[in-house]
Amino acid sequence: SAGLPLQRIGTRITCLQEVDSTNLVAYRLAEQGAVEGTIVIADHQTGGKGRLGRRWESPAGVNLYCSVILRPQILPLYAPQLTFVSSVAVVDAILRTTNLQPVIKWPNDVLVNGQKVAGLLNEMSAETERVDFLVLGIGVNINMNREQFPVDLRHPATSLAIEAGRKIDRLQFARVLLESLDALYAAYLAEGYEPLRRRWLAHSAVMGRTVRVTSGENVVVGVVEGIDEHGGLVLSCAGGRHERVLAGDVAICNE
Ligand code: BT5
Repeated sequence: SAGLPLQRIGTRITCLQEVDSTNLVAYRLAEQGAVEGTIVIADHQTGGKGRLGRRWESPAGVNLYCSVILRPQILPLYAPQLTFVSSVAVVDAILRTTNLQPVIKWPNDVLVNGQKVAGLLNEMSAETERVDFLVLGIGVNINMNREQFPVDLRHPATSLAIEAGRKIDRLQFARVLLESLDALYAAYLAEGYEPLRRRWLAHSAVMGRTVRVTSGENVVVGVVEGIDEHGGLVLSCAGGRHERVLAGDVAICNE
């Protein structure tokens, strides 16, 4: 357990040199009965996954790629709440290891100076009434340099090292992240969603801003009022109408 006083998350850690995707490995382990809190960490991913079949650039030796297995006893429709455990934990870890100011862009991006440093990918196995397990995938660009980013990125991206102007200790970052994940998940189990939602809102890049949310052909523009109990973004739209979006890509509009 890396000598950490962890309650759940990180009590079992599988470290691998090279994988297709830590999410795929963790999903397979979970199907075989791996306990809650099991973590898969890899130095290199050959098939790192983003959302909607996109690719997550995962060069060797520089970044953090990990996946956490959770088995919360909640209804599947509340599972998106757990995305906020990982985004708040990543923000926490960046605040504790650098003097950078990270913010969260709904649903799953962590930005520093307006550029993406981390992406999160949750996957779930569930029946109608019950979550069997969740896999929280976390990718953080730690020491990646400019030349290692693909040229055709959807959004500007960066790494902690580029922004901080110094090399970051990957192991130290991983330890701090596990501590934050463990503490936030314990608080979620004990106190529920509300404290987590408040912390997410405190770090949100979109709260009170005008945004454009695109999902497929569907586009919604409005001012962000918060997030609901299903992880959805609540918007106030033209004419005072309220809308809720459960998935999509957010662009912050210039005001
Ligand atoms: C995400 O998707 O942001 C989720 C990324 C999750 C990655 C972790 S790593 C550990 C675990 N195992 C996995 O296989 N996945 C998870 P999305 O919002 O769809 O963003 C993907 C888009 O971000 C791509 O289409 C690129 O444009 C861009 N991108 C790719 N690699 C990037 C990187 N390293 N840093 C910043 N942007 C990147």
